[in-house]
Amino acid sequence: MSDKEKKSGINRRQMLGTTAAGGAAIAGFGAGRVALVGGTGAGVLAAGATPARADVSSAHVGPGDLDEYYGFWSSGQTGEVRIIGVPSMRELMRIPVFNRCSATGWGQTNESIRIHQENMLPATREFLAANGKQIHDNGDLHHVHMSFTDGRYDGQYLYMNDKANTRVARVRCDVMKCDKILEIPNAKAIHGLRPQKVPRTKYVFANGEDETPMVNDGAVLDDPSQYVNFFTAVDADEMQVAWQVMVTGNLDNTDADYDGKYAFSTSYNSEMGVNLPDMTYADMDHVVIFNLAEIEAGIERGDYVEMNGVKVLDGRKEANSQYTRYVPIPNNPHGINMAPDRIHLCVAGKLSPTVSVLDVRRFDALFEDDSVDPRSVVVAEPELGLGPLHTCFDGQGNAFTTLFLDSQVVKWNLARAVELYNGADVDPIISKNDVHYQPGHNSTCMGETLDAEAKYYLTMNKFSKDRFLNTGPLKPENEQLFVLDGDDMELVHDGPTFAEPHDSILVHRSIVNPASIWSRDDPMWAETRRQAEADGIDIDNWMDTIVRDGNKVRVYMSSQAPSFSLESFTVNQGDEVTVIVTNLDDIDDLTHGFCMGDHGVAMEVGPMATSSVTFVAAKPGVYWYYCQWFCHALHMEMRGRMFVNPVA
Ligand code: RUQ
Ligand code: CUA
Ligand code: CA
Repeated sequence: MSDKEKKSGINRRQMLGTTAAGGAAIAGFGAGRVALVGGTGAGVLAAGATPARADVSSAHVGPGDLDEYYGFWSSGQTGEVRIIGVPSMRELMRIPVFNRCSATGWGQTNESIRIHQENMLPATREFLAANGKQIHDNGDLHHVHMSFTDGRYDGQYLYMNDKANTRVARVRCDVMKCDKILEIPNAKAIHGLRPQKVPRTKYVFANGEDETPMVNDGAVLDDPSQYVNFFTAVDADEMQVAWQVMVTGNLDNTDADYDGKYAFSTSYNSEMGVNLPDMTYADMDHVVIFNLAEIEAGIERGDYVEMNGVKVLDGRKEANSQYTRYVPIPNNPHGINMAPDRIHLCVAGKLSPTVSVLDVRRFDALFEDDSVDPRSVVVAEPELGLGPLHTCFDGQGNAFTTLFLDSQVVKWNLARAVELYNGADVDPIISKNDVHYQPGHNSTCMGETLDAEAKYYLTMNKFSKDRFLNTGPLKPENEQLFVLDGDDMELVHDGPTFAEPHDSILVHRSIVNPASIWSRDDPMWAETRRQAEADGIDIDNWMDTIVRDGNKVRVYMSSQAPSFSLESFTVNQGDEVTVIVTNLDDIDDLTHGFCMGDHGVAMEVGPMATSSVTFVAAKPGVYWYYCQWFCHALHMEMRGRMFVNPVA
C-alpha cells in the first residue's frame, strides 16, 4: 500500500472492487428493468418492517389545518413546478413553467408567450417558426431551488432548469408564477442548477450536460475531440447570462459553498465518450471547482472570448487556468451536496459505492499551489451501498444518501466518516432503511441551507412497481416521507406521483408569504397595458370596447362574478382577435377564466389580474365563450357569444 492509499483508506484492490461493483451496478440497472417487465420485480425489497418507535404525531395534519412546510417540487418531464404541503403531502398547486397548461393558458396567453420569447435565441425563434410554433411547450424540469441571503432561504424567487431545451427559469414567490425564461446559448441540456448561497444569490449556476462542437453550426459533426461543455452563471436579478466557463468533460449536478467563493459540479463523462462503454470506462471521473473571484477577475481583465453575446472563459483542464480545478472522483459521480456545517461537500459515486467527502477549506490551497494533489481535498470516502445518487443533511452532523440500486436510504455520520478515513476503527453508518423503489433525490427540511433541521426526510423514488393499483404499462412514481426522531426513521407517507417527483426543497412556511390577489400594477401585463393605453382603454375599470386596427381586433372586457362586461361581440372571418380580460373581483380565491369554444383557447384570470389571448377567427358562425373557473352559483351563465361574419 502506498502512503496515499493508506491515507485514503482505499487501496488498489478496493478500487478494483469498486470498479467491479460499478460493473455490477450497470448490470443492476438492466436487471431492474427485467424485473419490472416481469411485473412483480423479483428481488424487490420487502416493505419496511421497522417496529413503530418514533413519535410521528408531528406528521398529522388534520382537515383544515395548515402544513408547516412548503414543498417545492420539480416535475421532471412534465415541465412544471408543484407546491406540496409537508408533512401532509397534499398537492396544493402547480406552477406551469416549461409546459403548456390547459387550465391556466400558460403557453397560450400573450403574457406567457412574451415571457417565453423575451430571452429566446434568434435561431430558436426561426426553428420554431419553421415548425409552425411560437414557443417550446415541453420541458424537463429537474431542479428547483430558492434564492438565498447569507446561506438561508429568502423567500424571493425559485429558479429551475430545463434539460430538454437548455433553459433556466424563475418563479416569483409573491404570486407563484413564472416571470422569466432564459435560453442559454453555447451550452446544451441545462441539468444541475443551484443558486449562489452566500452572500446572496447573485448568480444561479447551471450545468450543460451534453457536449457539442464549440461552434455548433454543422461544420463539425461526428468529431467528439472538438466537443466542449459549458458551465453557466446566470445573473439572478437580470436573468441574463453573466459568464460561462468552458470545461473538460461533461457536467451533471452542481452546488455552491457557504463562503461565496466556489461553485462545483460533478462530471460523469470525463472521458468525453459518446456511448455507454466510453462514458463508463475510467475508474475516476471528476468534480470541477469554479473559483468565482478568479473568474470575475478574468472577466475584468478581458481574458475571455465572446460567443453568441456571452463572455466565455477557458477553464478546460489543459488550459491550466486559475478558473478551475479538477478533483478525481470515483466513478461516474452524480449528486453533489454542500453540508450545512459549511465544511463538507458530499459527492455521490453512483457507479462507485462511495460518497467522496471534500473539505472546502482545502480548496484555496489547490488554487494557490499547483503542486498540491487535487485529491488532498478528499477527507472521507465511506462505502455506503450500491448506486449512491444524492445526499441531504439534518443539521446535526448526519447525512442521508439515496442508494438507487439497493433501494435504500443510508443515514451516516460525517465526522465518523472522516475518522474512518484517518484510520480509526469506526462505522459511519447509522442505519439503512428500505424505500420503494430506486430513490433519486432526497430532502430534509431546510436541508440545503444553514437552517437544516432533523424533522422530516423525503425520498423521491423512480419506481413504484407493485406498490399501487396497476395503472397499465405506465406506473406512477413514489414518494415516501419519514419522521426523524433521534436515530429512528418512521415512514408516515407513501404515495404515488405523476411524472416525475424529481427533486424538492422543503421550506418553512414562515419564509413564504404570497399575495392572495394581484396588484393592478403588476409587471405581468405591462405590455398589454401599454397597448390598451394606446387604444385609449383603462383596463383597471369596467371596459366593454372593441378596437379595430385593420384585420386586428382587440376585444376589451371585464369580468365580475357572474358576468362578462360583453354579452357578445362581432368580428369578420379571418380577423386576428385579441381578447383582453380584467378580473375586477378583488376577493380571495375568486378566479375567472375565459374559454372560447371550439377555438382551443382558454385562460385563467386571477383576482384583479389582466390576461389576454390572440387567435384567428377563421370559421364563420356563432361561438360561445364562457368562464371555465367555477366562480359563482351562476357560473354556468357566465358566458357570451362571438359572431364571426363570413367574408363573401
Ligand atoms: S439529477 S436523480 Cu437530474 Cu436531479 Cu439525480
Ligand atoms: Cu366566472 Cu366562472
Ligand atoms: Ca465516466
